[in-house]
Amino acid sequence: MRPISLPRRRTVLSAAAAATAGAALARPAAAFAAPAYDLPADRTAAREIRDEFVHSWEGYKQAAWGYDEVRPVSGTHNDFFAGGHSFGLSIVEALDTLWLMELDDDVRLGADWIEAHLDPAADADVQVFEAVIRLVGGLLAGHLCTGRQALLDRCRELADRLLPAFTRSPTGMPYRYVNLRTGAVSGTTSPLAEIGSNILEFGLLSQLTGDQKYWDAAKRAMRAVVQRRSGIDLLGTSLHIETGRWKDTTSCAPNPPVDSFYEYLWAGAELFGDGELRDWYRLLTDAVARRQLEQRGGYAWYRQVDYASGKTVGRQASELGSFYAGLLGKGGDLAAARDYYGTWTMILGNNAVVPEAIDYGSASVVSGRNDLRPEYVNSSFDLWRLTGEASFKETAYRYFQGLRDNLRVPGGYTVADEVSPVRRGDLTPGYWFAENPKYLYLMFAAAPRFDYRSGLLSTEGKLLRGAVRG
Ligand code: DMJ
Repeated sequence: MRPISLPRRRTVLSAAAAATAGAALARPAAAFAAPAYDLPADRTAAREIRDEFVHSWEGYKQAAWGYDEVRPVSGTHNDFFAGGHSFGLSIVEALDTLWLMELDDDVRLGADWIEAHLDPAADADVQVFEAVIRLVGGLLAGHLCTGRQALLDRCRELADRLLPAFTRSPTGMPYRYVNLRTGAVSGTTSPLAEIGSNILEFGLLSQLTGDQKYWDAAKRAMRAVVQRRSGIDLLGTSLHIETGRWKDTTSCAPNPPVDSFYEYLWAGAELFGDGELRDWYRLLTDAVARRQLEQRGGYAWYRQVDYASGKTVGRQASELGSFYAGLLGKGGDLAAARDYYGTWTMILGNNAVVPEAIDYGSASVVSGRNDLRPEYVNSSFDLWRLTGEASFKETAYRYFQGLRDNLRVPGGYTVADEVSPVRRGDLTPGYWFAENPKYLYLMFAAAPRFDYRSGLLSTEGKLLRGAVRG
């Protein structure tokens, strides 16, 4: 691990103090002052963001159409779920973003491709969690935006083929993988995000089809997890889904691989008015705040602790955990939300683009990659919607500029193998088409197809409520 700068907030250290404190505190707080550029008018920013989305979408269309993901530097492609099988993942991911941006020719093109080519019965072992949040969610959102029945039919067939992962499990917690053709299940140790990030997609599918079985499967899996909480109301990281025993008893919330478990407690309560999910969210969130939240260098962090004793076992922070600022805000903890957003804004201000993971205890980088992640700007979007404050737009635009300046290539946008200095990789992850440009665009565009009051997006950025059809 190499050291990084984690400066103190509101404190400009003297040279001597900085030297004493070491590299971790070397850069003064002035580095995180207001951005040195003027925020463009909303309309201009929205156009820029839409143009960049189109740039990457055209890159995918030209080099990888019909494949899961594009490698925009080499002009090749990547199978996301299983080698030799493609589900046109980026098309499914992009569908509702294209629709919100009123790129209707491409909506038609994508939906036609899905109806003609997406095979829900492929002879492939797919990861259940990824198939649910990306494909089931994408098809649902596509259906809600366009009204095309065939997208819902395809979605239902896919969900039916994923269901054995839940129904064959003695605990109700899903196996990690299922073969879509044969129904064979595998993968008995699963992290919480994978066990419990299904209820939005499955619950909505139950509503749309009138068949309870999807909701029941997702709720049973979440209940099985919550029942296994410790005496201090914390959850571990992963469970053996057949025995129901914990495999890893570290509470690492809000980081992966448990992140969206907490998100789906809140969002499930919100979308379906389920009081039990709301109570679970509150109980578990309060415990995380009580046992894991700490201040370091004037910033808020969530340490990793043993789920039974509360004893500290680590001090890492993953970029994926930055979504938690938005979730805290939506859950009613706005002060904590602002604090955690401030932590990640500081990290953003200190880097061209945010590294994947740091250890704030030792002020070192754990992973210096950047995987074009959307979580920070997801929080900007959530907190801007909640408060209407311009500072969230300013920081979101700064994030956008960092990506455009560093990760734009002629074939689209790419991940970075290293952020300091930036060394570009060669992949546009599917979620890019569902998330980052969508959050940014909705913040600046006053999009007529999005209901800003009731709109609800899944963990993969899928529009599951609030599509305004003309
Ligand atoms: C996305 O697939 C989803 O946001 C998921 O919940 C975890 N993060 C990735 C993108 O970083």
